[in-house]
Amino acid sequence: MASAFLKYGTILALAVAVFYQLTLKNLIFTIIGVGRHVQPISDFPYQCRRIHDERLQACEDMWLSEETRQLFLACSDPLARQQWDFSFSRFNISGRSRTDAVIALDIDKPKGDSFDYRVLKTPSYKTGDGHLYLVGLTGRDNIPAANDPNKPPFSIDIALVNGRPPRDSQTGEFLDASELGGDFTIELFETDAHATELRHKETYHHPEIKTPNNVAFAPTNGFYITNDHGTAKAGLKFTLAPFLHNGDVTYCTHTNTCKTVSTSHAFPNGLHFSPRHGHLFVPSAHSGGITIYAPNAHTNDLQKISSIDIPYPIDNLSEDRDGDIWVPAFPKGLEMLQAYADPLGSTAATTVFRVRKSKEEGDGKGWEVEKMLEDRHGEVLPGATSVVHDARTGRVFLAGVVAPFVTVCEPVGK
Ligand SMILES: *[C@@H]1O[C@H](CO)[C@@H](O)[C@H](O)[C@H]1NC(C)=O
Ligand SMILES: CC(=O)N[C@H]1CO[C@H](CO)[C@@H](O)[C@@H]1O
Repeated sequence: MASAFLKYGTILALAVAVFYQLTLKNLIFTIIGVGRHVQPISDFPYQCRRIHDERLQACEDMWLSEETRQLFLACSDPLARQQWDFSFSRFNISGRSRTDAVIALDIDKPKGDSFDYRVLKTPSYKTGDGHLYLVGLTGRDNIPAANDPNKPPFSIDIALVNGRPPRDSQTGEFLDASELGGDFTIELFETDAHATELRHKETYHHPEIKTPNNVAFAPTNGFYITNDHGTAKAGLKFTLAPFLHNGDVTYCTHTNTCKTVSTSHAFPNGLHFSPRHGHLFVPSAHSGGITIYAPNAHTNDLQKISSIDIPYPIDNLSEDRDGDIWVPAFPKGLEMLQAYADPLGSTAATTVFRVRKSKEEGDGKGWEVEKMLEDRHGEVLPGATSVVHDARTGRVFLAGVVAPFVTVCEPVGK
């Protein structure tokens, strides 16, 4: 009896220890943030304000065109996000937003508390049911080379992750998304210095575009995406994917062939390719931290070169003009679930880190991580899923996937 107890007791203790190491520890300290000291917004040298505007709501992602001083935002409707959001297994098709739009905000043209902006039309986008279902967004300023004899005009590329409801290809009728998950595409658009519309260039639809979270232009003609749940589009496998590290990074060429280039990611999120650093940065919303890869110029495969240890669930990354990476994180992960349940009444705490290349090289040591903003009580920041720093003015823009506002923080006393 005693020896059986000892035997099974040992196995049980071992199983608990392994479970703790692999899953519970991460859940308790990284995601839930037990014991974490979260500071109030008043500790930081910024004056922040919320912009309440019907069109600037539930903006999941942003990208700043440094060249034209336009901030592009992928906005939606916070109450509709609650009904229809693949990453949170919300599949109420009749509650989905039909007003998702990309907004171009002129950050050098203040207007009252806010800024001048345009809701971009997409007249040439005709695929699916004609609506966009915005998830992630990125952009690229195409500056013609001075010595280019063809003198192509300046343009801006915008790439979007589009989470369409699945439909029967014959009848066009909606199918059960809770079983099939989203019918995802990457949409490529073009626009210009004073954007009023997005001209549709390409729809990318491919079996390897499975559960895309975000998109980053590659140094070649193609792009990288994170499949945050890997191949699992719905059901139990979907729910367990972050724990099983089933996410991946996938590369697609501009001619629509795709291949998975990195596996075993725990909820990889808003990735970012930096032409300046030559690196692809992949954050994790589950295990925390950022992994840095060097893309191979010919094969587009990824070679891991380093990682940055930030034990917080991390969201969509952006880079400013000076090459600093701005990182939104959730110090109290469960509050984000609360914010999803009640987007108009509840705001999750937010932390913003800046990751800066330091002089000394080496694994993990080559980057300095500094906390720039934190809002313990959700006083002014949204539960931020995206942060953009305008290095010219020092302003920080923050948007959240379910937040019914956008926040602008002005630096003070510098
Ligand atoms: C689905 O969304 C519709 C429209 O917003 C709403 O009336 C309905 O109550 C929702 N259904 C569920 C099950 O939440
Ligand atoms: C653009 C982008 O990466 N959006 C992601 C930001 O983070 C949220 C929350 O984790 C994801 O759901 C989005 O897909």
